[in-house]
Amino acid sequence: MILWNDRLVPRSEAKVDIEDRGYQFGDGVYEVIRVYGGRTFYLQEHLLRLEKCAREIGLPLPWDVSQLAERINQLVEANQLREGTVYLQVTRGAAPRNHAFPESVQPVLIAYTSEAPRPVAMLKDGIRTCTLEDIRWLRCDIKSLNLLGAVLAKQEALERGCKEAILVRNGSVTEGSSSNVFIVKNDTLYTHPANNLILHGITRAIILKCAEEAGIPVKEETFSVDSLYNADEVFITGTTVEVCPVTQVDDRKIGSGTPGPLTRRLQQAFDEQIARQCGCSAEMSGL
Ligand code: PSZ
Repeated sequence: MILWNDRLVPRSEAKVDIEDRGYQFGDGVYEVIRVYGGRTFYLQEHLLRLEKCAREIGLPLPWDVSQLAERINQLVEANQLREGTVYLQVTRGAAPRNHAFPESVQPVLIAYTSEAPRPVAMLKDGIRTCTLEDIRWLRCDIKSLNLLGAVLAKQEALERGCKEAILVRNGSVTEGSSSNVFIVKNDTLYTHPANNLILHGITRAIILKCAEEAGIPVKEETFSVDSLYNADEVFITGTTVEVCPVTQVDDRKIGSGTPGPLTRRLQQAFDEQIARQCGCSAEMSGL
């Protein structure tokens, strides 16, 4: 079943209008929410971000956060999803093609679930990455449907044998094509400030909170590609990649070339968050 506006319907029943503005202009916003052990993880935070992003682009959401949460949980329940994700998007709706906002238009909401195990091998061994120029627009804090910059970067990374592209704007590391980037130097954690140049990741915020609770010094500051190459540890965060060690950037090994101790501590802290919110242990997820 999928959620289509205010109804749960079989996927084959949902119809997309060829003049939907999401389809033609990428005119909409979206979220990806993780489900562990049948329960949504940080759902409220994702929906508040959706609400904020919708407001930023002048898109009225059909429901408030608590109504949305209820619907999403109903969808997870209807599909008996245990381990996976919910994809949720809202477009400005369908209207005769014209760049300007239509006079009267109904937003179109869809949400569906996908089964997905935790990325155990990546979490254990880490990943290789490459740096690429950040060619995206200047409102990367809006989780909009326009993903061409991210799509092209991810494809380039895969063609270079890497799992993620680390984006660089004016010599500073911003974020990954679909993740936030952290480095560790001399036991301090660094990540790009939450401004217009990055998505304010929910996982990023969880990890900042975990680091603070663990007494790890944190600096939300920009850092250069050189600092990235010479970091003691590097990891990326995201709803599906969780806290994923980075063992190589371009042709440079990070540290000893294996996941570092602070990354491991934060992975453990993240697992505790999952256990607390979703009541399932790391062992149950195959870690
Ligand atoms: O399934 C996937 O591949 C997903 S689920 C979420 C993402 C990818 N990416 C989120 C994201 C992003 O697209 C950018 C540009 N920066 C950071 C992130 C991480 O945000 P959270 O932690 O909220 O998922």
